[in-house]
Amino acid sequence: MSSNKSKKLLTLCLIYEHPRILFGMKKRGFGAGRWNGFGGKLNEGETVEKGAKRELQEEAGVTATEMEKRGILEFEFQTNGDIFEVHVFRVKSFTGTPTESEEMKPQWFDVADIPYDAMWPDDRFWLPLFLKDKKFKGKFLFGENDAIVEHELSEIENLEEGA
Ligand code: 6OG
Repeated sequence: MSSNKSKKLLTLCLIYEHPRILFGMKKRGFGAGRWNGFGGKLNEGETVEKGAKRELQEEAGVTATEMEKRGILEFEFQTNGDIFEVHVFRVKSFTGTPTESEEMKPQWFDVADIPYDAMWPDDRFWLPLFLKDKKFKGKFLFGENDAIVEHELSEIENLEEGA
């Protein structure tokens, strides 16, 4: 995978209260038409945790009261110049009621019923680790039609080390 592309940091929050998990249907922009967690870019000077919490609030209308970083995923597209480094959080508790926003339509799913066919294809690889409460790191290279051309994924003990 090439390295002279610019790297953009993004957040992704998943509210998981076994056996249910909250996804949002992305209504516009990048990833529209797919179920995903909630997240986005950081504001200037914002920490990753603060940005993750803010995006969850803006997109789902809820406030995370307990969250933990679970994974770091790198996404590269053969057809486009950016690399995304996505920091994935598990939200264990929150206040408020999930509410539709301009960007996302939230819906609870049973973990036995995850809508993988309408999600980013990388989710099939790392979401099972997330649901087992593992920490993980991965890299995915996407080609035509967002198909995965290459990938690496591993469980990891300490996410912050060399992150
Ligand atoms: P905005 O453009 O809405 O942020 N994201 C991905 N999530 C998954 N599961 N797979 C991918 O594979 C992704 N690429 C980006 C990060 C985009 C949101 O979508 C996530 C952000 O939460 C390519 O600001």
